[in-house]
Amino acid sequence: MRLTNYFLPISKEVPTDAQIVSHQLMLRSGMIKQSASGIYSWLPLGLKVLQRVEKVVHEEQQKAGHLPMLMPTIQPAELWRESGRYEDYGKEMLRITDRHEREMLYGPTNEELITDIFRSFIKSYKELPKTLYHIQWKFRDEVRPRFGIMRGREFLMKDGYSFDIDRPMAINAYNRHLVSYLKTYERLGLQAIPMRADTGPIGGDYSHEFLVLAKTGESKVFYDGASQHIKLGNEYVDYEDVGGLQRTVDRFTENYARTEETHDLSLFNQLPEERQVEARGIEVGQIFYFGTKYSEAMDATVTLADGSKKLVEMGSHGIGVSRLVGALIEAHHDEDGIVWPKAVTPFHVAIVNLKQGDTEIDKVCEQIYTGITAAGLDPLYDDREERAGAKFATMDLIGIPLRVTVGPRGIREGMIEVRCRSTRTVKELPINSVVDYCIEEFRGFE
Ligand code: 5CA
Repeated sequence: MRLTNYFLPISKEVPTDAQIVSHQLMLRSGMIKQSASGIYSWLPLGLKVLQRVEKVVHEEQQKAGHLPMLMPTIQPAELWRESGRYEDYGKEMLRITDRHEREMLYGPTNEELITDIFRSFIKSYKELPKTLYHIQWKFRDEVRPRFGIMRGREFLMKDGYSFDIDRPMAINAYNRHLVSYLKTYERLGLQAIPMRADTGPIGGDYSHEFLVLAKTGESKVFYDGASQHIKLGNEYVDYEDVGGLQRTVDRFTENYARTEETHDLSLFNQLPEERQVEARGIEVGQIFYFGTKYSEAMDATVTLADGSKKLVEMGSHGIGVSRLVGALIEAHHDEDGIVWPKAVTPFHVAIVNLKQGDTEIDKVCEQIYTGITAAGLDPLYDDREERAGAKFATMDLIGIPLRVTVGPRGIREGMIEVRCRSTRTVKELPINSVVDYCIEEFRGFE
């Protein structure tokens, strides 16, 4: 992309209404624009990051054997009356009446809709297990939308629903989600700790939230300091190995780690004092096992081999996809702006032309631009007639991992400066090795 063709409404001013750094940087870098309280447009740069997050989420879900689909945002009220949640959900639910006076709602979650799909098509135990998921916009009329897209009213969620024949199988589905979520967060460049959590309006008695530690996080958390060092790394996950998966889950959940709602002070105090950590975190996902709560209310059964009917065991599993973009910025920024992890960066390489219009310099920039594009990477070429300082500040603000600077001195000496955004280290490379260097830096992160 050439910057002169792009839409990047950046701003130097720190917005006064934005309290946390991710919200400030998203506004300043032209990623989002508020359209109403808690409702945002995703401008081209923001959308690119959102889509990269979505891609990682999709890939990790499908590795775990979960099936993508798409349900609508608008749902009929009658399904929610069947489950008994229509009244319970209260003012957080946006209720709509269509021209035929039919009651509808903008979905805050999808347990009812998916249970209806399940009962319409799945009749036999032989068709189980099944996990279906989608990435779709949700609406919750939050009392206090704040921190930009972190606590929005309209937000993008990955929500998955598992259907199993019995409790052990449903726990296995829960475990698949727990581990695939850990993989997802790690791939994105985040560490999220699973913590025992309250189930709220979704229901059930078994749930974990995933928290990214951050001073600005809305959730108060209490955990054993040992939890912070557990990682999957490059460990291969075999999702069909039920026992292996359980062992991985145990490793990640055996230490004390709870949110405020489920905190147990006497248990916490049993930890050695130096391991008792109280902190704040951003909730980037939550998984629930709730058994037959919805299948019972909505009569979702399967026929067993002996002809009898059994209520299906269910769980639901959510990732805050749009919130993750904010969490990523909270975890990866410095005083100059965002520092994108390679897995989610909107562009891979920033190309800065220090003397736009100079035949030789323009030619080298074009050459690098074409080479990087041909390798399947996404460069952002600052081809504006602007001061060097302004060009550098823009690229630092929007956080592109590598910056290639082409100017008169470099051209004279046949060397090009390549700077790493996160470490701020600079390398001088011969012109014809710049493209290969960039490709190598992004191997595995395309
Ligand atoms: N049906 C279940 C799981 S599919 C569910 O709705 N779970 S949830 O309520 O915990 O939401 C899942 C995730 O969505 C949360 O962990 C959080 O990361 C994100 N989320 C929830 N509310 C908001 C909000 N107002 N703004 C942005 N993200 C949100």
